[in-house]
Amino acid sequence: MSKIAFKMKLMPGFQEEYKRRHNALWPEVKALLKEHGVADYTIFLDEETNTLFAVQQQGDSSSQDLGDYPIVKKWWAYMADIMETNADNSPVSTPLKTVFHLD
Ligand code: RM4
Repeated sequence: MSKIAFKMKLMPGFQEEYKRRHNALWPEVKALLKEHGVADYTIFLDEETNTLFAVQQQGDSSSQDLGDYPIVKKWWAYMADIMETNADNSPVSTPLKTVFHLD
């Protein structure tokens, strides 16, 4: 288990919709994340820049490594209308470096 962070981009004006969709995260996506050891997963929003900052404990993979699973492809396609995405609908995700950690 290691803690990782990455940033993504939300399209302006979709904060409430983003929260609404995640409050109703599909059980199959949740189950797959748990199956791969993803835990303590929080996504923050910088309202000034619409940047999403995700922090999570990863297990055998991070949430962003699960793109080969059909349910993740479906989830990413569902989210693509309100996020900055790559051609395959995966969210543009930029890994962030750890510069400080206090246990
Ligand atoms: C995010 C993004 C991530 C996914 C979470 C649940 O908006 O799609 O890849 O892990 O939702």
